[in-house]
Amino acid sequence: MHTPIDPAGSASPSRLTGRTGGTGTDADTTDPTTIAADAAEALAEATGVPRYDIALVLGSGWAEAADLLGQTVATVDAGDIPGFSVSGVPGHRGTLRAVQVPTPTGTKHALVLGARTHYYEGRGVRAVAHPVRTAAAAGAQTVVLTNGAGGLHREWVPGSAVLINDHLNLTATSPLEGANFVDLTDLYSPRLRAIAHTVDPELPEGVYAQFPGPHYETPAEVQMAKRLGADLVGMSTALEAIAAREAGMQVLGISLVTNLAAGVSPQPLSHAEVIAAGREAGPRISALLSAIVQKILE
Ligand code: 8IG
Repeated sequence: MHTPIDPAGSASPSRLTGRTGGTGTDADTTDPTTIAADAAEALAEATGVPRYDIALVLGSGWAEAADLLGQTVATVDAGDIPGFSVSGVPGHRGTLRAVQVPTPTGTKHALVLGARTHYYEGRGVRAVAHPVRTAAAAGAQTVVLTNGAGGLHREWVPGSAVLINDHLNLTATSPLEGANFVDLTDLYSPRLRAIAHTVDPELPEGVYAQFPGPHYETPAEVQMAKRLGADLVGMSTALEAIAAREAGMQVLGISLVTNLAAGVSPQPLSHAEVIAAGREAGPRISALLSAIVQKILE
């Protein structure tokens, strides 16, 4: 049986606010970590891998990165694991993969999550945090969060990879519930960023602003984000990073700039161009990500 996550109807408060709590459903009374533990158990059974060393969430443009990491030993449909849903977003695949990564200290296991739930899908913050919580429950102490993003600097041409060094959560919500005062200083691990820089010393860093989406920003909103300190704009990652930190994981975040943010270039944005930029950058960023993961696992 699949445990429903935030299955609230359209008229419920949670549907309107994105928060879960108070709707009187099973999902409200079942602790999210319990649902994640169920998912991790199902995942171990479905993949034959009892524990994972690292997890990767692959966003727009990053889908093929898993192939370079090592040998895929199992692929599971997201719909077969409790709490996951099949994404309806083109460019996001709905699978979970177990990948064997050879390292000098032996074979390690990476969990590749190609099944992110975006906040804009309206399934609530629990659903957004669920893949990361499942990875933590499956043993992963490190998570690599990747995404496609709009860049605020002209020199970051489409196809540029940028390390996330901090975020602005502009969603007006949190994946955490209750009096849970999690410290987010150094959320994006300086140690992991240093490792990434050993692979590519030129990798730029920037602050990622998560907007709720699904619409892209107006040029005025992009200027607002810039004045607030953002270098990248997107629709994911920040909420997941917070959930990962709560779960005690080390977080590495990497954006692929697939477009200049609205108004930064005179051209309007299109999802087709985002996909095309991702495809073009695919082999290069796959090699980058794979090398970084190898070093983390060494
Ligand atoms: I790919 O320009 C991608 N995702 N919010 N803005 C936001 N999300 C994005 C963008 C962008 N490009």
